[in-house]
Amino acid sequence: MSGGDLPQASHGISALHLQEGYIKRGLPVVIRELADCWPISQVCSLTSLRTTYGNVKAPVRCSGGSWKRLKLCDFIESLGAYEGADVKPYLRTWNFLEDVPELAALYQPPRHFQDHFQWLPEHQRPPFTWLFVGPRGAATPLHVDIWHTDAWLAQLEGRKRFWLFHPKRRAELVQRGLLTDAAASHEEQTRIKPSADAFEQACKDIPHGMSVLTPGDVIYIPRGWPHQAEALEDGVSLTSNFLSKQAHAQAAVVYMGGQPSPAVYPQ
Ligand SMILES: O=C(O)CCC(=O)C(=O)O
Ligand SMILES: [Fe+2]
Repeated sequence: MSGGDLPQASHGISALHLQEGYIKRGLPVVIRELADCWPISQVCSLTSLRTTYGNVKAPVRCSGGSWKRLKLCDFIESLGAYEGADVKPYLRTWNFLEDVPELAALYQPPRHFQDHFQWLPEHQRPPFTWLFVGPRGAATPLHVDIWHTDAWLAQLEGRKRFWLFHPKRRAELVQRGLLTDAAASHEEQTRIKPSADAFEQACKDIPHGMSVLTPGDVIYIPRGWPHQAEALEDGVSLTSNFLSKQAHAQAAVVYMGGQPSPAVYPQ
């Protein structure tokens, strides 16, 4: 394997340190236990989602690639039933802030990640804050996030493994059929299903970072970094794609249909 552990920081890291050391430079980091004391973390366990919000319906991508809106109680109760399944159903990109006002009231964007979309009028802000719920083995294949945005993901329950590749490795990953080209939508990118062998081989050949998140951990995924995720246990994640100050110009280029310049990535 040519993978190393991703850099780590403790939950005491200051917003300034995170900004200067990682976000500004476009470098990933795992911040241990940062989400432990977020009010939203307490109410987004599998048990709490099943019992308190069980009748709410959320979008689940099923094994054939189709989407269904399922009740949280039904989906969460069925998580154990997918052990042997090749492709696991995955409740993905659920815009819970719109569907469950009670949860919206408990959600506060973490002050560590300054989101410049906040400067847009409210109705123009993209709805990029989502919950993910899935069984062990639920996975998102290698992709690059939408509109040249940065992302953070908080693991709220269960463990999840992440693999991140530097943006300068993008062409190699495309060549190996592990990544679609930059113009593909998130939906298109996460539909490709490269062979597990091809991914394993790429991990042997191409330097990358890897980390297992445990509940409370938050990973920062910088703009342009191809990444893949796999749940090691049934679990819940909360994630948001945000516009960093550094990504303004490039995000505008991508929004207009162009390609970001490689020069904006760390070398
Ligand atoms: O947790 C996952 O399955 C992947 C999250 C992610 O990378 C995304 O939503 O873009
Ligand atoms: Fe992503």
